[in-house]
Amino acid sequence: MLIKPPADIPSSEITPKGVYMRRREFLGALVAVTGFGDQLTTTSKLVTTSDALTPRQAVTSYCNFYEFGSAKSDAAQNAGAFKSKPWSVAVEGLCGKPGMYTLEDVLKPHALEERVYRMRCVEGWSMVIPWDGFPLGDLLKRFQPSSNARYVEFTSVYRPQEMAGQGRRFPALLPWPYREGLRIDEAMHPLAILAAGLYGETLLNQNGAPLRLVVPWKYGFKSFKSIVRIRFVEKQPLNTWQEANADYYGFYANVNPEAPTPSYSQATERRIGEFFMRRTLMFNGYADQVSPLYAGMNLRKLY
Ligand SMILES: Nc1nc2c(c(=O)[nH]1)N[C@H]1C(S)=C(S)[C@@H](COP(=O)(O)O)O[C@H]1N2
Ligand SMILES: [Mo]
Repeated sequence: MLIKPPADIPSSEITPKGVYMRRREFLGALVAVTGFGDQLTTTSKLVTTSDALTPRQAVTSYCNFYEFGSAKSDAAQNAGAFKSKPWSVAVEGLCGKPGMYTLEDVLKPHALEERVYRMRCVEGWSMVIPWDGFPLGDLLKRFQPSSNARYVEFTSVYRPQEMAGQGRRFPALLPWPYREGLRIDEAMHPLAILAAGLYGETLLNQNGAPLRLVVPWKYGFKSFKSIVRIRFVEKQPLNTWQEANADYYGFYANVNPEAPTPSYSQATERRIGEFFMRRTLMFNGYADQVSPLYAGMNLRKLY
């Protein structure tokens, strides 16, 4: 199936390589982020690819969210019982302003931006998704990280009563709760966002309601869903997938077509909705923006 780029993105906004930013006029007050399918208002738009958007239907039905089960359709099917409000996020560790923050506290000062990003799963498929979110670094700075906070650890929700995949035992699907981490300079990079919506509506449960990370230059598993805790730490934290299978998953997990993983070359990918395979791009196409973060590091070893 061939999908045309949407007509509402003028070609002036599409730059295949660089990043093109256009500030729109402020469109009106932010709609409170309080429920399913609420319309969101974004104040700016960043389109980082000329590739066609993946249809909303695919983005919201073909999901990886092991808390609800390991099949792609499990999250959309089983996520109905999950309550994403009220919600709060605990902020801990090496920072000046630890505490419990309600979702409203977290979101209030940030204008939402639309970010059209490629997303590449380590399983060899990819999508192009229009997220609604704001830079992660803008939030982290509010908590005043200490100078020895070299990493940030993130934790996803643990609610086996509401999440069928977490109830599965002997063996457990994953060591819960799902944890991820970034080096502090990665977390502060302007491309790393927290998304509260996609396609202009609040996130559905299966996509990580009410708030999830999106780091577009890394494999999809780094973009953890349904955040409940942020912790500033000195040492590199252990992320869940690395804990589950260290031969396959690393901490950095930067998209790298030249670094094969045990069961897949990673040189190509299948864009959901397309027939032919595409070549995978270094850092998922964001090398111009993010490669300085990894100067001097052996990238082949860091998947
Ligand atoms: N909490 C949590 N976050 C998660 C996952 C998960 O199982 N649990 N799966 C990851 C993987 S492997 C991918 S590819 C992306 C998929 O995001 P999407 O389903 O919204 O497209 O979410 C990531 N975030
Ligand atoms: Mo993934």
